[in-house]
Amino acid sequence: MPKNIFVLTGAGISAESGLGTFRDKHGDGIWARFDPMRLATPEAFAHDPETVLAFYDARRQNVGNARPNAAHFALARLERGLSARGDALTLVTQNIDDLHERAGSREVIHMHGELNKARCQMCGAVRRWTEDLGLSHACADCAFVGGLRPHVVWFGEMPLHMDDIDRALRRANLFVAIGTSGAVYPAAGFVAEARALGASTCEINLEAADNASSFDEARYGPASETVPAWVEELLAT
Ligand code: BV8
Repeated sequence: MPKNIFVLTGAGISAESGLGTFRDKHGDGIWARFDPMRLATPEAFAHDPETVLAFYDARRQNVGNARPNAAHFALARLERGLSARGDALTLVTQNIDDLHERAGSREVIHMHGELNKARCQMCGAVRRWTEDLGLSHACADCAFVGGLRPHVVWFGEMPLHMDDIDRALRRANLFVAIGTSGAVYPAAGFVAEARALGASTCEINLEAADNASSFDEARYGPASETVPAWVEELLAT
């Protein structure tokens, strides 16, 4: 039977590339320093767009300065290795950085959007955007000024590509979550869905996630070590 592997990544896979995670058990992380309700909701953007745009401008710059690490490269190797032998990988990331793509992954589903894209709130057009985003910018498609926002999914908004994700979860015989705390839904619920549909489940993380009890297997350690080791093992079987 062909292997259909579903990998869900979170902020932990990019931690060793210098991008901060959001929450950890030691009270550190982006959401310990900044209030997500003031920065990552549609209401926050409506109330204070300058502050929200400045927060995402700073993160866009950080991502531009970051480089993929060994874990991102290993997943790109996994995609190529599985495809060469007729197996399949679905790589879904909650991350809004582009480090998977820069490591060579070809098919990446960004369920929480992408920092290097802007969306027009008037016409819905999505365009690549790598500069700071301001209220004086005009949409290249409908020319409306001041309607561009980061193409990211804020709290209370529907994540992207949910139909594709649902289809991939139904086909998966192995579900692996890498570097995610299991705190944000619906992503945190994927493991339970995959397991109920018969997939084996594995957590690869620095420490146990909130939903750790839903996994059959756990491998703890820094992603730059655990992910390449797991990929080598898998491609050797
Ligand atoms: C929705 C994009 C309706 C922008 C983000 C009460 C109960 C249940 C749910 C809810 C509730 N109240 C509200 C909700 C819904 C809400 C939610 O889940 N809230 C939580 C906080 C309670 N969810 C939503 O609003 C979502 N939308 O529900 O729509 C719906 C949907 C489907 C079907 C029907 C209805 C939208 C959520 C999206 C929010 N946007 N990001 C931005 O980035 O600014 S969320 C934010 O958390 C992050 O951006 C990231 O994408 C996401 C997940 O975080 P993680 O990736 O897991 O990162 P975290 O820091 O938490 O963990 C890091 C992990 O890495 C740790 O485990 C750590 O140990 C590990 N690690 C660290 N270093 C390393 C490492 N691992 C390995 N190696 C290392 N070196």
